[in-house]
Amino acid sequence: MPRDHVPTAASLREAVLHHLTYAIGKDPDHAQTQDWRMALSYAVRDRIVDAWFASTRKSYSAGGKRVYYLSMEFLIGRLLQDGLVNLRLLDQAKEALTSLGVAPDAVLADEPDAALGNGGLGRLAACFLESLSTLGVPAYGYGIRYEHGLFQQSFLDGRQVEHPETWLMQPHAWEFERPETRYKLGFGGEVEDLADRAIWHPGEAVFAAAYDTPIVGWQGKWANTLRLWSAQAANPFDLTAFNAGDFAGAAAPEATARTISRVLYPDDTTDGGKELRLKQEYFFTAASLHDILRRFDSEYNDIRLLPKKVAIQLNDTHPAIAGPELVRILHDERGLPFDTAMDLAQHTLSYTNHTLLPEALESWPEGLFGRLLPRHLQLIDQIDHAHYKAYPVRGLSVHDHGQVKMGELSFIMAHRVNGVSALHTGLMKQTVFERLHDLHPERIVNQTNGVTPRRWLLSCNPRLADLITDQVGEDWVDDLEQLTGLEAHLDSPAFLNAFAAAKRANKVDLAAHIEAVTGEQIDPDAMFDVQIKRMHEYKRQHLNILEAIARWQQIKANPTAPWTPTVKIFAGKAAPGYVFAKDIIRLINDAAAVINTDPDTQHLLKIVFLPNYNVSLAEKLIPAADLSGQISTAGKEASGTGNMKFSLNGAPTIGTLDGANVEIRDHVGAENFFLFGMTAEEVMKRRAIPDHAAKAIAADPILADALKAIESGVFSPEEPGRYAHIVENLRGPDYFLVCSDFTDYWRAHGEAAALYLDQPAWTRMAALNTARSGWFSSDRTIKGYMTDIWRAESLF
Ligand code: NBG
Repeated sequence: MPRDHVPTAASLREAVLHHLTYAIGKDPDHAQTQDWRMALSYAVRDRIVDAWFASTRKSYSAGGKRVYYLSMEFLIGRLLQDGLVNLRLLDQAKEALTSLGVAPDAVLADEPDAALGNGGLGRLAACFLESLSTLGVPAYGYGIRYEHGLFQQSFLDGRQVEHPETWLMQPHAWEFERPETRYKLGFGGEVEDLADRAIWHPGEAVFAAAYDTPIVGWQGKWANTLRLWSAQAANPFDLTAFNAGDFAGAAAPEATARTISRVLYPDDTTDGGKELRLKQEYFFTAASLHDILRRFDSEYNDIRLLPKKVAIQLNDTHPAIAGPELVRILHDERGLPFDTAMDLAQHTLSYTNHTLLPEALESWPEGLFGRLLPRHLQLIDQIDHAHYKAYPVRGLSVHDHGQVKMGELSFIMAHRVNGVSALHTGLMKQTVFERLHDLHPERIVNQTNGVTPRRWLLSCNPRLADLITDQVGEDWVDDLEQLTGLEAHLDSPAFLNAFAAAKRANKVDLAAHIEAVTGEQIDPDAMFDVQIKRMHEYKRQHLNILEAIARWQQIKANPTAPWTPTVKIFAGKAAPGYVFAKDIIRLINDAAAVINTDPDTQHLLKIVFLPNYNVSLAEKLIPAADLSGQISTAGKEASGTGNMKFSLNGAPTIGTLDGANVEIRDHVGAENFFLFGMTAEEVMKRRAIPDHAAKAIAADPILADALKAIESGVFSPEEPGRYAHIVENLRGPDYFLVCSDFTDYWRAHGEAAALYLDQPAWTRMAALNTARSGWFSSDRTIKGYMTDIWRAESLF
């Protein structure tokens, strides 16, 4: 939107009142917070829709390439503040609401988080959509409209309790239902063989119904569509059963069909082979392909143009069935020769790998796969055969030893395969895809992840954003490398004081939030050491809590040493079936209960575990962090994106050489990063040494004491053996090398804490992190995909 057309608070107020009256049906005297939220959302949405239509028209008239991002997860969070910030209407909206006697912050916080994702993979997809719009690239996100997103977490006696998430039970302002856009999809059934192809006659059918959410870019210049599919029964209601008095039976077809889009699977890096999951994957992938081809057919009549006009990105292996499904449509349904169909599919598809953890590389038992997708299994055999003919090397089949391997399938069906950080891409070439990489050395490329600076700085940290704009102008918002301009101000005490003041004010806000949620009082001048992410052994929250326990013991032993007051802040959910991760949550909460009430140490150390980590909580925590905990076992975290958000917001990292930490350290400078731990290579060597954990414990009495405290029930006096299995695991096998990295973590943490006492030096380091994080914008990442993978162009 051109600046001179930006609405004023007065015109926005009119629009809000109009929607309140005619869309919500309330008068201002009786409107509740939710009504105001809906009215404001509609007022904002109107303006997004204008940009959206203009973008769609331009995409059609330009006839360029469209990008389609297929993802099981889009962790978009709240959209109202995001829309207001991108349209530059936040101040006007607040003024309008205030003039109506309504508290703006309550209205913004009333929106439920759209939690349609587990963690980094889903949040990355959301950042990418926003960057695609900011850059003016015609693009669609395709996914599933889960009725229930990621479960909500609370604690009961320190233990994680899961509750269903119900975002759609509250009014939702952002989506448009598209009843005219429905596709019928099949499962099971029979395959009829014809001479040169086959026809699939599915035995079971469901409809995929489209719901569209516009995603607006910076300054409202462009908006793309997030199209989410909801499952509907092909025959919604069994009237015969109903008339016979079988009411449950009558509703069964509808309930069974809707199950497909009912819930998000709550695992990310640990996936079980579940039938419903495979159904979800085929459901959204097939619906998206139908939709993509319908749009393509409306513009072109030569299917050979497909790779020129369409780029389909597979976000992890979840949509990997797109390969055989596209071949099936082109070959079986449209009659192209198999080789041509293969070739077109490969040139249209590309695949992003997000993890090397073996348990997360999807594979399906052939029985299950063939029962649900009989024709696709045949086509996979044909794909294997074609690949083997071209590259006669054994042991690379997709369908192998009774399994269908989605990583291999994605690799073979894509013209580009990318990793998400330099280290991860390199490891992909050496490990999971080593042999395929030998055959296709051009296929693997790297695209280091990024984050949108609109949400992750401008919107969530207005104090710092304003200070940056004062120093370098406002162009940094969509040209993040301009943050380097801050370096010129690093010798200015006024700038450093303002930087520190912004951080402190954010910490005061967070402290108030923590007190409101947990009752715990924390000192805003303490060092906030923050680790927020999914709970997983490889992310090593247990290393962090061990350090806290050791610190507590050491403070008690040496009370007069110059300790830095520290608050360790955790947040994160554990997959409901991941017992070890849940036990770590409980241990952290149990340790917090003892340590936080110890009068000898209370003023020097506190531990806080905030429940129900989600995007909105991250937006509160990241601007208030002093130190960013990125302490995974090297080689295990594919990239990380939280690490980028912290550094951008002026929190130096304490971290290992893992994922994008490596590149963050390169950019901010080794002297502005608290490095510790083994490298990925050292990890592999150390793991091979028997008793590596025992040796590490024997060499470090501080570690030994901390383990003993846990083991002897100091934090669980009512059940001293509660954590025996955790300590047993750490004494050996300790696969994630917690003990071997402890000593160096303790050292690095001590250095960070000591530097924190020198506030001017600390602030300088924090500011340097912000100044040098510009490269981690998702705008940069998307530009990389555009040139190296999609060959797509901006329409600006
Ligand atoms: C996650 C990785 C993260 C990475 C995100 C986004 C999965 C399967 N992978 O390290 O663990 O930042 O993907 O690429 O969720």
